Amino acid sequence: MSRKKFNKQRRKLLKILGAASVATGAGVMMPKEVLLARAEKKPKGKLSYEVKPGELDEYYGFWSGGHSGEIRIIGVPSMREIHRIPVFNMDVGSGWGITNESKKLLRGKYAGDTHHVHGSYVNGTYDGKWLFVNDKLNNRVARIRIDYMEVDAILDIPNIQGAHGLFPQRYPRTEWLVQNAEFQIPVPNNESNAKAFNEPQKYYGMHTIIDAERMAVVCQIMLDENCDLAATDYKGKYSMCTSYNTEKGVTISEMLAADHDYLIVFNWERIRKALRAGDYKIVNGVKVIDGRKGHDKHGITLRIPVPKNPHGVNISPDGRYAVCSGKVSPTCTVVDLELVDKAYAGKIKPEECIVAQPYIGLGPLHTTFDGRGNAITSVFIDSTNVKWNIQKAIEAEKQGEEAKKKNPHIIDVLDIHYQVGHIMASMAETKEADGKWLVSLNKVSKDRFINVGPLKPENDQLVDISGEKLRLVHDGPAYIEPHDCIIVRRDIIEPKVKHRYDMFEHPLAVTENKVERKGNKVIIRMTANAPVYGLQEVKLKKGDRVTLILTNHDEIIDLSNGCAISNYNINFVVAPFQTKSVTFTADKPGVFWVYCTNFCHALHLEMRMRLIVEP
Ligand code: K7E
Ligand code: CA
Repeated sequence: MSRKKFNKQRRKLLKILGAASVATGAGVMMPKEVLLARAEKKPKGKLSYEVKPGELDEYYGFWSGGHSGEIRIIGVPSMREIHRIPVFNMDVGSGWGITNESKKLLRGKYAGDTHHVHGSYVNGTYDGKWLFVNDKLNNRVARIRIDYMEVDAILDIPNIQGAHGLFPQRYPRTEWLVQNAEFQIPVPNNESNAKAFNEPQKYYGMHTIIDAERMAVVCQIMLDENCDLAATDYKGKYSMCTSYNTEKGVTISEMLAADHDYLIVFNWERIRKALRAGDYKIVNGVKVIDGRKGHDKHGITLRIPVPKNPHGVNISPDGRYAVCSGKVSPTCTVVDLELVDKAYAGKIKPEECIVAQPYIGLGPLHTTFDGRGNAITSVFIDSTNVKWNIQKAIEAEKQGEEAKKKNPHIIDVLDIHYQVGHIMASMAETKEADGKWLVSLNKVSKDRFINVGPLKPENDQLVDISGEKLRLVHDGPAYIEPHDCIIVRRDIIEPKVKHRYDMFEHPLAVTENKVERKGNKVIIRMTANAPVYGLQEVKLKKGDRVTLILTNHDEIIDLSNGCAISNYNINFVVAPFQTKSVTFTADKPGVFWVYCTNFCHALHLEMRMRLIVEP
């Protein structure tokens, strides 16, 4: 698409969002400074993004796969897709959703919508133990063990819909996670509460606290407002959420009615106090604390007014500031967390926690950091990444409107292609933000790749942020639909990742090949050791309920075996020392070859055995 056409579309979008007439009064015109910053684009950052054959990436990128329901591992800076972790989806290659082990975790739900992937923390940086990811579709949170890069727990969260912002505790370690509910709903949302269905005033949002170790709900804070994006501070004191529907609207115009919405902060000490005092109701088996204005007995919540319909909230790596991206407002709001302490102590008003509200561009969504005092914000409507200095924004705010108009905080504006959602710099959600790479997760690629049909890929662009200017270095196509990512230094992750399973962690690990029968229940215990299965044939009777347990005994790195049962719709792989099981009914008489699907040996094709199902 031409730039002209693109601009036309942009204007259309503006109209829909009504962004030209937002609370702060900034117009559609770009300030001169911004345009100037665009004109002189001499790259100073000079990082090499080339990863030559045989070389390894410096970072693990963990990408949420959006409505593909999965997580992807992307090498940064090469932007090569290295691996996928199936989570809330079915993955017929690995057998996720087919094996008994995965079915037990998925409990019949094979569709998902992953939004936010985050790692577990110790002292404000990643410890390489777990990843967490949410499912907006079915309101779940999954935990991934980094040593196996595999899901080990999935938690269903009651009383919420639109599970959106997710963030782990950063300090002193991840004991709690917070999970926001973007959609307000009746609580409970079932026939016992049917009279609330048609009364949106009786719909509520929730900020759910999860125990990361037990993967269980600790409690929920119920609000009138909705809870969109989430963050935790670097002191273990607060979590927070942005709320764009403080109006309790059910239509888009209702949700845009108020001039201001909120950044809502939650005080963890006071949450613990409410729990100790027993000030909660049990709803659907979990403790629900009333955090509504006027009902918040323990003063858990602090509502900081921000311009209407904000989106992301991100904490600067020094732990001092929360940056709330405006979405409908062309600004970011900078909140000083030290002032939040004072506001909770009743010494200042919530709005006095705001230390700056700099102009950024049209449609700021998410903010990331370079660890050198600068923020980089994704700007959706303008299709830019805007680099700005936090202290300069605060100084200008102090000096007043005249100083602000000059936008002294803006350092560079980079055009991206196109319509960026999330943005993330290397290690930026930790105190070790290193300001080297940034990924701009653009929703729209238009003309950037060869045409593959009406459903275009997205465009994950790699930006060198090591210099003063932002330098675009790589376009990376991505399938549906990367939402967010984190970029983690290799030395944190790589030593934790195992090459083979601990065989006896699986209680059913097979060491002896045998078939056991009890009535029509048959258990086949079998080993795989390329290029042979431990059994050559198994005789079954039509109607048998069969469980096949397979353990891979090959300890050689990379020697995974497949197991496919012809015409029985079963297919999975076992990695070195891994055990998986499947259960099925032998309902079709005949001879059925079981074969290895995962190329394992020169005699891979001969790696097969027979199931003989007698009529
Ligand atoms: Cu901005 Cu789900 Cu993180 Cu997407 S949300 S953009
Ligand atoms: Ca609103």
